[in-house]
Amino acid sequence: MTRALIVIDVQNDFCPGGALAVPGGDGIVGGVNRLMADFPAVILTQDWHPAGHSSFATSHAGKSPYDTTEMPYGTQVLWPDHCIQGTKGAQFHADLNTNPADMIIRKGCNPAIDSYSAFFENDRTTPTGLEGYLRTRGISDLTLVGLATDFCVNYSALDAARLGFVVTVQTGLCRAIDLDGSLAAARDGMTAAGVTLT
Ligand code: VGL
Ligand code: ZN
Repeated sequence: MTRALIVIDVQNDFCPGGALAVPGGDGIVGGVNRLMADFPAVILTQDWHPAGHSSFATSHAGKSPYDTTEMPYGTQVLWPDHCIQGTKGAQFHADLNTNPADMIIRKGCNPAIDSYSAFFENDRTTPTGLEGYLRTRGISDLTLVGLATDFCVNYSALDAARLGFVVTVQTGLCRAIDLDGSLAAARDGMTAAGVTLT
């Protein structure tokens, strides 16, 4: 059994003052840094959208942030412009220790498809390559932390469980957006999928 820590989207735009601030998002950084030392492999993810991305409300006439729209792959929440490639908002939180990272995976780069999960874009079929990276290193057990519990952590955990990884989400080192009960739904869904929530 080889374990990896996957740190989801600890970026300025998801922290207070950012474009899509998750309440208390910066409060996990110290604990995440300390946790890295306990794992033989550390992977960071980075939401990394081109300007004008189709998940942005500004790309849809008449839509506001947090409205939804129908995309070819299903219903999509529309977000404030966030994590635009090369911007300050897309950078990792300045206090996140990125030195222990074996790999940094960027997602959401395709202008036409959002990607909450570290494993697949929101069509749930286009892979990011992370599965292959983990399997070729013999990694079977994953611990997830980061932002946001009910979106990118949730989707990543569900995909990882579906792929057969043993998955733990350390909820004390996650923070949620919580749109219309999305946090409770995410917790129920992860538990039903066999993800351990601690
Ligand atoms: C996320 C919404 C849009 C996340 C990313 O990291 O949870 N949420 N893009
Ligand atoms: Zn995004």
